[in-house]
Amino acid sequence: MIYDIEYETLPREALEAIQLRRLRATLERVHATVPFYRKQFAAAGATPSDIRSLRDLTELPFTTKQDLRDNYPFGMFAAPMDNVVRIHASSGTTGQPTVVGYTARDIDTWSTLMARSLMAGGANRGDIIHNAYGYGLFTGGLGVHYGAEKLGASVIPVSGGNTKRQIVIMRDFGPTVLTATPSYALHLAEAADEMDVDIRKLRFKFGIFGAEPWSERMRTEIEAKLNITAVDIYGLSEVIGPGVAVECREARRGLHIFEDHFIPEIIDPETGEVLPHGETGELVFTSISKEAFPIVRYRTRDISTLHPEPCICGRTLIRMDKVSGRTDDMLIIRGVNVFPSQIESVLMEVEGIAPHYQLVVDREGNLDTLAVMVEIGDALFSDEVRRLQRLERAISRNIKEYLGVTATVKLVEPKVIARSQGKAIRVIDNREKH
Ligand code: DLL
Repeated sequence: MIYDIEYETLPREALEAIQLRRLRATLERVHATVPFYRKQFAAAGATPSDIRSLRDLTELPFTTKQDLRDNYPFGMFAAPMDNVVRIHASSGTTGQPTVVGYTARDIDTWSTLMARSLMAGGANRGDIIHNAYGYGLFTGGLGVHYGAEKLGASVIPVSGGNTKRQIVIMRDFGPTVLTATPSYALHLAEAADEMDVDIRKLRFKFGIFGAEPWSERMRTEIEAKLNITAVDIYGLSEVIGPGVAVECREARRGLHIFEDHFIPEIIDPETGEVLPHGETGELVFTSISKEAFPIVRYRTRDISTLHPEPCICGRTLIRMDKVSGRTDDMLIIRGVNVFPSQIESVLMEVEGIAPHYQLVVDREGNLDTLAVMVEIGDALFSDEVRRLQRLERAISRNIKEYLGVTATVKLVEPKVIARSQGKAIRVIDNREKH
């Protein structure tokens, strides 16, 4: 099922005509209203009228998270405050949060994109959506909420946390779609189990998960534990929130980017050079329909690949690979580049291991150390110590073999690693403390 059948299945030529028209209007708008962009364009020797084709976009400079911080809180807004009806902010685990705003029309656009996303993931009018993304400054909760209402589904605005109550609600209200971070979805499954509620037998059919990287193995795990089809949704506050791209339930191979609203590029994160389709690099987005917070060539730090091949679902929108990591959560351990998601993939190969893990990076003398704490499932828990030690060594060997980095692996009891109600905290880096 396709929500916006016309826009999601446009022939390339028609889509590009819309993109160019919207891009030019966006550039005019930011040039006229945002001093930052006026300066950026002037420094690059470009004016909006120089951009005559989609290719010309590459002549404009990138926008970075630092630029948003420098203009904290409202300096990048391209609409007067009188017209801004909503403000969100990204969590800002490092430094200042970035603040974004929406006009009434932006909220309508976003709701439509979320309605498209939910439908792509299998939801429709008549479904009951258990929305466990956090409500608040984070875009997940309200983004899904407005999309669900637009779609005509019933939404339970349960937000994150209060996990036991969530299980009771699931059991009693019979929701058919779960929206949450993938790590919280697994936590919910675990909590249900503890309360003797068989979550597999509830009415859930689909789950639409995102806001953090998750591997194919984690998808398999979620699908088995909840007895649902799990679909990936991607987005970021700076671009709009959730609803930038989503997998279709038909293929579940790559996420369709809503290109009538966002122009994607893949660049080499070192040189900034635009890479051809099929090559892996950093995702860059330009929003082309937003009023309050348009963004030009935003460097997401997310790593992915673009695939223009047609899809069985009928959408003509380009697909991006599941985000495999970020250029900036990349850990460099004794000179070796490591993404937490790569370690996750190694862990998920091991029978009896739970998908809850944490990486602790530290420094001993001048040398980096990596400890991988990972929970064992109940089945292994009762095993003898010697067997567990053997398993720790085997996992450590696999990490060395696949990633070239030495790690101490520590198996811990079930439920020792702190659960998050939003994005899981996968890395604790103590190196700066020294
Ligand atoms: O996480 C928006 C969102 C909410 C997306 C709910 C999906 C579902 P931010 O808090 O601004 O916005 O964080 C954006 O999260 O740059 C990625 O690094 C990461 N991220 C988001 N979705 C995915 C995903 C929301 N499906 C940052 N896979 C992005 C991997 C994701 N990473």
